[in-house]
Amino acid sequence: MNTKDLILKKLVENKGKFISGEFLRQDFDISRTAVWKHILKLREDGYQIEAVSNRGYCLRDFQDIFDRSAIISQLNTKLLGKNLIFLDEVDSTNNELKRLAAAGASEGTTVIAKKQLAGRGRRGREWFSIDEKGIYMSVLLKPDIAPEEVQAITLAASSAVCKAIDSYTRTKPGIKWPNDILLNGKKVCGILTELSAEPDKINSIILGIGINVCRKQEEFPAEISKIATSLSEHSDFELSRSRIVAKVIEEIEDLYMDFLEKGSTAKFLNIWRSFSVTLGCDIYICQGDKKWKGKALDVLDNGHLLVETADGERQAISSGEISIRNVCGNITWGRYSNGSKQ
Ligand code: BTX
Repeated sequence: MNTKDLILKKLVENKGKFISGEFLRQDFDISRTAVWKHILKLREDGYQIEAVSNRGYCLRDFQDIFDRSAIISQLNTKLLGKNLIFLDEVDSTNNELKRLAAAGASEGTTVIAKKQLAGRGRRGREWFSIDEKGIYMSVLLKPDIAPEEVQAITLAASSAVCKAIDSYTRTKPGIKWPNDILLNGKKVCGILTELSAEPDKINSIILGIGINVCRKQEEFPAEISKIATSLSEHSDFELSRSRIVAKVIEEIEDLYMDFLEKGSTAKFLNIWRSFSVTLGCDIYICQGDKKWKGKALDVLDNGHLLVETADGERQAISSGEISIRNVCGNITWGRYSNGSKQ
């Protein structure tokens, strides 16, 4: 973090309070003039910082400033996001991170863009991300695990995102297996996991996360306006993309580190179960041209979905092979009958 980012971090931590120039000068071991120059630079970046003689500097109102400094100043992690690349636009943050990984980027490298020109979903589908009303980010992980365990990592990501956005919405988010995050049955976030692997070893995983933050319903393209939603439609807060990004990265790190330390998926699978809107439901599983009905029973340690078929047989379903449609054609709410928080 450079000095400007550190000063911003102090101002954010003390939002609404004055911090004296002398305090900042001593804390960062720089001159008063240098403090003032950093404050001017932050103002140029769009931050409204009040300066009052004998009192110091104060960051007052809510400001959704979405840039690298704003994210870094709010980020408390040890690994993820330490190398953070922030772009005004990119084809796809997953593509960019793939390029960086090929050039040797370290674990935890994170790419964030204000908009994507070619945002991708799974299996060649498109992810609408051409405007600046969402979060588009990718995180590079390099766990020492076998390729078949990767599905569990993607569930860690959806659990972490759900935990993060749950603190900003009045509606409890739900996860549709494996990774769709829904608010009142509409998709607010999608996760695209891509990996580079050898037969028995993973080289790297890219977790690509797209969250609709403040797009109004009528601003979605017609073909998805009925199935998509934004956090702002379900929130009483003024939403800061920088704050949400920082929180998402922190939550992913927490679950990922726990997984690496204990070698257990228990913590995040329990979180995943608590947000699941799939478990306990009758579902259709579509595999190629085949479509069959089953009941979603549980999620297994490796992240696969345990399904009971109509004739009572139990099968573990892995992602990538299937998509799930609720039997009724819409989402059944398990614990949450109307999607509101209980
Ligand atoms: P998915 O294949 O599950 O979802 C794609 C489908 O979701 C589309 O076919 C469409 O029906 C619907 N859809 C498209 N855009 C949106 C949207 N903005 N909101 C809600 N529904 C939508 C999900 O794939 C994985 C998406 C990952 C996106 C991130 S963004 C950062 C990273 N970079 C990148 O290119 N992709 C990932």
